[in-house]
Amino acid sequence: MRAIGGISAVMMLWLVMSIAPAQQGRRYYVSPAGSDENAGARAAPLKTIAHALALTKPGDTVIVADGTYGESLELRRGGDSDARRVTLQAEHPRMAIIAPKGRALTLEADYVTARGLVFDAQYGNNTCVWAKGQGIHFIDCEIRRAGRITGPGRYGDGLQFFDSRDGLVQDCYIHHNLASDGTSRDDSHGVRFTHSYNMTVRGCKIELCSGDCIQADPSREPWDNVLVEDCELYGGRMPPNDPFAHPRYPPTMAPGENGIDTKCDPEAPRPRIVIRNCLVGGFRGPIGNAAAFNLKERCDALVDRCTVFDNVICFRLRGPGSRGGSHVTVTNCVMHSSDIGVRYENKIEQLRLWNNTWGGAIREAFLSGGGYGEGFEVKNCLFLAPSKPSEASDPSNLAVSTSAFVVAADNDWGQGDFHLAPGSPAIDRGVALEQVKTDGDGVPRPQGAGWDVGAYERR
Ligand SMILES: [Ca+2]
Ligand SMILES: [Ca+2]
Repeated sequence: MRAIGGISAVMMLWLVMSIAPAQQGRRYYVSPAGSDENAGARAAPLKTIAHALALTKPGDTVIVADGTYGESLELRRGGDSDARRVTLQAEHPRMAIIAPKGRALTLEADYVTARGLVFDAQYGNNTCVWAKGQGIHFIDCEIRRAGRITGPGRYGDGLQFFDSRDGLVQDCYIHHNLASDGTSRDDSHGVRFTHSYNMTVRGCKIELCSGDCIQADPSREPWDNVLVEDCELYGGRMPPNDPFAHPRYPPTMAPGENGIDTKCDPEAPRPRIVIRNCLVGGFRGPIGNAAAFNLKERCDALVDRCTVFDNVICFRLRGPGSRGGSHVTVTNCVMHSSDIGVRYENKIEQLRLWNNTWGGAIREAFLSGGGYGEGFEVKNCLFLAPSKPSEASDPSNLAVSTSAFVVAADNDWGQGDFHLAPGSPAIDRGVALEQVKTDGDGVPRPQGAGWDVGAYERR
């Protein structure tokens, strides 16, 4: 690099950037020991988060000390750009708890970041966090106890987005969203997207929700471009000695419907959803056909590099009904320890299953619920089974025994490692599928002489 007057261009850039006013707003401090008569300095904090939020301008940050706050927050003025956000953050991650009985946060503003906070609706018959706006980020937050114990009324979801764009939910723990008044079980989703675009859920764990971990869009409005990656989505079973117990969901009950469920506007362009590198499991009721993935109604879905286990159905993929059918591509996924691998329904069209592994303890690799239609392709798929299912008659698919894998057993319940063993008959036996550019680890395909069969390329 050529130096400029003894200072390199990189150093110049660094100097300029350190002088530039990125997020140079005011900081307001809040503490249970504070007073709203104070100005909000660290040494003289405010008492309520609401008071601090009312003072904020674009670029400002509210820092919340450890403690429990009974406020139902509303924020209707945010930042004016990505660089000048309004930030609401815990002084110590997950040590500031916003816990009214009911809605913890209503956010109708752009460019807001919530970081490190716990939102707890305490089954107060409402959504825990409601958001509407552009560039809203939830990072390292915990969202819990949406739903209700007594009814009737609204019951809500953990985190709802309406009419939003460019949203991010990252490294959050969203759990115990449960609704029932004792007469019926109601949906309470972990994250709901309605009429929202370019939304990302990344690095989150979502579990123990009486609806779906993620649903777009229960209102069947237009939406597009949802990305879910590096997440753990579990139906789960209610644990014993649960500090967040719900009386209608006793220990050992499986509350969850689906990991991801789609509903779509029948008229709008097909909304696209990409799900990659996720663990999705534990969907065993209480509904019939409980499935990790329930992809339906004209969504255009790509599921890549996911491990899907302990479900009634791993993939429930649904074709044209009165609301249209989904188009689904599944690549580099491993299924195991489930009743059914793939249930295809209603003459689903454009269903492509490429380079997936059906591992141990799957009772039925495929189940037809009304057959398949045009564009049904099963290629480079690997089955731990005595023979291939009829849907996988293409010669690029293989049935193998346990010795094909690093660790596998026919009745494996989660202990397996479905990478290929040395000398596995699946090595280099697939057809060239240019669309499948990487394997289940994200390693480029092909390695060696050609595409391996199944989710992983042997290196
Ligand atoms: Ca559902
Ligand atoms: Ca290979």
